[in-house]
Amino acid sequence: MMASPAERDTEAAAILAANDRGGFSVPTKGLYPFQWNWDSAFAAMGYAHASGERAVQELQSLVAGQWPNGMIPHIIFHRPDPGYFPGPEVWETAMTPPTSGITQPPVLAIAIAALADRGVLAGERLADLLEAADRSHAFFFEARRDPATNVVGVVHPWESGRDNMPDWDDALAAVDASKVKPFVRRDTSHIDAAMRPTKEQYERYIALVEFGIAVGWDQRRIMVEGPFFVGDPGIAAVLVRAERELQRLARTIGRDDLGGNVDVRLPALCDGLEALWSDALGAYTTLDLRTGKRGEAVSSASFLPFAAGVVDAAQTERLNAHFDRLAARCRYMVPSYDPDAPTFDEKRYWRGPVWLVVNWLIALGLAETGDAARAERVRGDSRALVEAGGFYEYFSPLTGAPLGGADFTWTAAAWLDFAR
Ligand code: 9WN
Repeated sequence: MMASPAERDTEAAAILAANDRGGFSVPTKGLYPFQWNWDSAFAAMGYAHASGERAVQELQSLVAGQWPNGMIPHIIFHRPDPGYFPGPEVWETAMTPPTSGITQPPVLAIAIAALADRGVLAGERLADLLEAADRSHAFFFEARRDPATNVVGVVHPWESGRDNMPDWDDALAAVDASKVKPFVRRDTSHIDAAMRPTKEQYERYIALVEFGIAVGWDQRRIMVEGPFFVGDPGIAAVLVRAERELQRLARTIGRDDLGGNVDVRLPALCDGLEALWSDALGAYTTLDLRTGKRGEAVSSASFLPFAAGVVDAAQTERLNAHFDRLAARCRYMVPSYDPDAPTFDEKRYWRGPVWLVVNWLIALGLAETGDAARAERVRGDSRALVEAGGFYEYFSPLTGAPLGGADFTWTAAAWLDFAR
């Protein structure tokens, strides 16, 4: 049902309030009852519209789960809840608070910058959060960067945040799941199984968790010896942008020490991102760091490097050609996977649907490169999706049909801070 922008504003604020668990947010009631890493960073930018204090708290509760090695886990299990699988008893990370054993795209420094620029985060609290971001970036450099190529990769599809994107298929299929004990998924009791990853994929997701447990969650061993390590243009691009934001803010507050290591890390990270450019495809794509195989189709992550400020004129031309082809095929940009690829699936999670938070970062990058028209296409489509469909987890790029979970925190945040 079409709602007016003012009605959607009110609903968005109500969703953020309803998903507030007292200092941290859950992505949505039922399906995801814990704090998720990149969801929280986006949520903070949404909360800032109602309360700067609540926005800052969101980031503080996120970094409360940071590991001694600097990793900010992808889930923090502040309180038990039987509604999600795999819970803390499956991860066995022995952390306090209990957490998962992998990370997610480091949107944290981007959110810190947004709050600092709005004037709701300053002084010691800003410095503390920047220090947490710096330690998390150092973790990526040490435990998620292939030293030979400088490519930043993921050791689990869940780390990418784009869980069942077709580019992970081959690397995931090679993961041995024969020893995984039977388990009961909870996601398909909340959501139609046709909109979620398959059983075979879930078994391999759990096999990767079991590998982490077997090596005592030694994050370098997981990268070097683990069954899955794939270069990800999404996480690599977000990290480059996050490093730039960290450095800018550290300089602004006269704490060069906090951003000091960025000078060392950034050139390598930019080289690594360039190594994810596929000339055959004319786009950034994944690179299996075990087999050398590159992804063969564009995904929404192919456009994230605009936000990292690394795309040259020739690359821009080729990415724009893909963008325009997708824009002609899809009523709503940006599909999470190429609609011309045989693996495209309009409804299945990251194999086709549009996700507003990815649109948010793509539009930001396009606008910064001076491409107001394409940025506006992405923003306008995001706005139209919510106006017509509400605050769903994801949407069909072909029809705009709302999909996945309802009343989503980051979709509400994206509406308030980007789409409306
Ligand atoms: C696994 C919370 C998270 C998002 C991810 C999205 C989905 C989890 C799941 O939900 O992943 O982390 O169980 O499906 O893919 O991007 O952070 O909203």
